[in-house]
Amino acid sequence: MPLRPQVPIGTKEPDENLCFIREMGIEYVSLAVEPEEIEVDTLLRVKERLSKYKIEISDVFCTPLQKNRIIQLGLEGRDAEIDKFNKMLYVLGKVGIEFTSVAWQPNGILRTGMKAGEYTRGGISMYADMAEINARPPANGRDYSEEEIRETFKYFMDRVVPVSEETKVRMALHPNDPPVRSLAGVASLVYNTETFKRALAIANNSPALGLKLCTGCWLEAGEAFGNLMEDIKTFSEQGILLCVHFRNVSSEMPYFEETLAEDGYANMYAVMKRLICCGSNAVISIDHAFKGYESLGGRLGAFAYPTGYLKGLLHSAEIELGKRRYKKY
Ligand SMILES: [Mn+2]
Repeated sequence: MPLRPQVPIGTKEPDENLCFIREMGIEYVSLAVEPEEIEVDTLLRVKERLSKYKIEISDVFCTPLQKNRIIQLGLEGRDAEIDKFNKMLYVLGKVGIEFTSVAWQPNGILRTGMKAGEYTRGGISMYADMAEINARPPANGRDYSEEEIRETFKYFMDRVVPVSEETKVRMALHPNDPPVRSLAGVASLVYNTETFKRALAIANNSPALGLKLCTGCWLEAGEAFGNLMEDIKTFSEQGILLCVHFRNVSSEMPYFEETLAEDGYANMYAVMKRLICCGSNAVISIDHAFKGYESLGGRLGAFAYPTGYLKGLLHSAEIELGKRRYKKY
């Protein structure tokens, strides 16, 4: 199976949007759900509806469960939250979903804000000024050390990996973004290749835990994160590269803007070729995209152009590497 382009959608995506997704040649979606929507019947209905558009759900994510403050900071009541996560795995297993997402970021992605940047042609996108972000006070009342955060992750993994293995619903772990040692008083779990491997080891290197390889994170930190090309090879060969976030940035930290793939500092065609050469069968999607225009389809409209560009790079790379052939030329 080759790399599979996807877009994120919600459960109440209008019919027109699903037509548009199909017309773009996208056959996989990442489905965002609310906790109360995690029921077999509800998700089977969504799956059935999408199948009419020849769209398949590759993964389901629930933000309150994948970036759960109570679980990730080890607060009172975490066992009940972990039970909810496990219930989600059982439901997704019954619905036949490949994987779900985990991001050990109780405060989410940290950015200075959104603006029309210097490298975005007037597009409104996220940017980070690390001097501003690093000066922020602890967001959760006190500092949480790397040992504590690793411990909360281990506590979680010890309880969800067996269920993930049983249900065959895998988990894709996203790095901390921006990938630095600590953000707003909370130590990061994954801020370079080494800490990624350490997180996988905490899960006993079970196939249950794979990666959401966010090229944006690798590029924000540059070599301080690791060697992106080497890591694509390593993780692809291990069969744990479940998902690729395809994103370029204007430069490495301490200041970056999220840009179009063609406008950042990395050659994203080379990244695409590397993924194909390494035999990756991950789903691949545009990460974030610019702020959309309501009259042009809002969020989905904003994903359309960069997703088309992604597909252009993907198909060009497949042609160049002899993996895509046409009758003529
Ligand atoms: Mn990402």
